[in-house]
Amino acid sequence: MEKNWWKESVVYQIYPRSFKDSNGDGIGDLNGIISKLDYIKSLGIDVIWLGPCFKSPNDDNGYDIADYYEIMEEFGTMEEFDIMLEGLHQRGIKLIMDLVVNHTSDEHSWFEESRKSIDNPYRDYYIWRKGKNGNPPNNWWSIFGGSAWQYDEQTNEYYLHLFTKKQPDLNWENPRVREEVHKIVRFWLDKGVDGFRMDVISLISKRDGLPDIPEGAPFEWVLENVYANGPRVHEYIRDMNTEVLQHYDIMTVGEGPGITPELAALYVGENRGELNLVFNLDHMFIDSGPGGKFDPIPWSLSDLRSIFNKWIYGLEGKGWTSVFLDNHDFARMVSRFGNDKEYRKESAKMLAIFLLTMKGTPCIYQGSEIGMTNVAFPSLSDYKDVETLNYFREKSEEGLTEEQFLPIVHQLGRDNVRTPLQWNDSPNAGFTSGKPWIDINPNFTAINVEEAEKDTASILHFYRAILQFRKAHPTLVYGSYEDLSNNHPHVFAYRRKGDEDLLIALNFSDNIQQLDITNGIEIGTCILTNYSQTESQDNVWLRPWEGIVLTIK
Ligand code: TEU
Ligand code: CA
Repeated sequence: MEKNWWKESVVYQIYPRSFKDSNGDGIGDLNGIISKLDYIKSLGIDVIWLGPCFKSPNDDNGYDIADYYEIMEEFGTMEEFDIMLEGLHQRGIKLIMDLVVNHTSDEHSWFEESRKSIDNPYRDYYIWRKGKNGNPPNNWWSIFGGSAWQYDEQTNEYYLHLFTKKQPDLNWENPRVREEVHKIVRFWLDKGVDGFRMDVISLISKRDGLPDIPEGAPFEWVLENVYANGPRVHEYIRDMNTEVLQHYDIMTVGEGPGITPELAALYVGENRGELNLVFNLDHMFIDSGPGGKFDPIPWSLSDLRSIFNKWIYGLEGKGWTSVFLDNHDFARMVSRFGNDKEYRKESAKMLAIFLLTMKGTPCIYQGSEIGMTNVAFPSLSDYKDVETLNYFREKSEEGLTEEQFLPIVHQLGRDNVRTPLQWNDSPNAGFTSGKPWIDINPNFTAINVEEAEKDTASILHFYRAILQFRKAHPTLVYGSYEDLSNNHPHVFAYRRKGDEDLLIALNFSDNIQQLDITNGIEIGTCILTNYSQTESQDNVWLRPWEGIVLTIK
């Protein structure tokens, strides 16, 4: 496979609203990011993925854009954006932005025009249909609850919104819409940004005739077969590539539900001329039951392993993927995949080993580097996320009570990862001098950056060390992958083979586990562990949540 900088890079995701507030209004902003550039540099990451920072009424925290050429007022100005970009580049860090073009805000001027009249020149920028006997045009539901159609009195028609009703879907069938998107992409690339994370790019092409969802079809099936991967999606992406993307040295990451490894090969195949890599979301829905993410079912290590195997083997030699264990949409990785109580430090470090030794471009979400955890606010009124609140509004009509729903939100709600970054133990965790837009996780007095800087055994120092380690072992980037776990219920073990031959073994449990490697493999020395090196090192036994990297003889 070809060598590329975006394969060798490690990405750090900034959720601007919750990173650092500079002016005391309780909302993170660009000046806040600028004030922390040296901290960001000190981590040893290569690329920042910045969440949407464009003008927005914030129905979905910036994923509802009202103007693609303006910075969100709360976040700052275009001048500050330029200073931030320059500050990153001076430090050798690249910046990729969120491109949210499946939908806009209903407060975008295109939509304001579009809804005015049936013959408005912007009418076809969106997807309008007549109702059927007083009902919506079809039975599609919104991913954030309720019908995917909103009736608009002005013209007596409905518009499609796969997310909230303040996020109308753009009509990509319209060549003018595609040109507008190319223009936006070109504008930011000409400014010097280094690429895009493309929000729900799998959804941009809608199926001809917008057919009804078959009755009883499961959630995941609908995503894959009705909403995502529409007939022209690859044509649209390829066009964007030939028109704009290919003229720049950039990184493009496709995000979106309903992409299987087989389909991913079409989005990122090395000769397809589309995208560089995709985010595989399957493990983020590992515990989703028949009713979706808020209907959780238990998961096991073997489920997690099969998802990774399916993706890595499935894309082998065909295309590239990324590795992440959380982002702004899913629970904190140490709370979800580790033990955020008695083994918080051990398990957070073990998961860091996982992130940075698996095959694919790693993406670290802000706060993971200090082992931030989920939060358990006492009341639903403490929550801000539209997904959580809409779900409850809908389901409470069917009898769901707050008492029943809160534990699920504590486990899986998106606000778990959206509480502000904990900088120190002063009031509001050093995030703001005002009132934060969402409460701080009360554990900030113990878990914060300042504390982690002082403690040489902290998760933060471990991240820095393992980022260096990854740079020193290119086999972790380009080497082949082989699962050697032998179906162990608690140990994930795999081989990365390139110039070097390495074995990574990760204990996903509170107990000591025995390594059970066959395949005639002879283990050499241990070159990395998340436990203190000074303790007696036995390569056959793994301590609780221990992760090790061994050489193979
Ligand atoms: O998320 C896409 C997506 O698949 C989500 O709907 C996901 O299923 C959900 O967040 C799980 O809880 C992207 C963005 O990452 C998300 O923040 C936006 O809300 C969404 O698109 C709409 O733009
Ligand atoms: Ca602010």
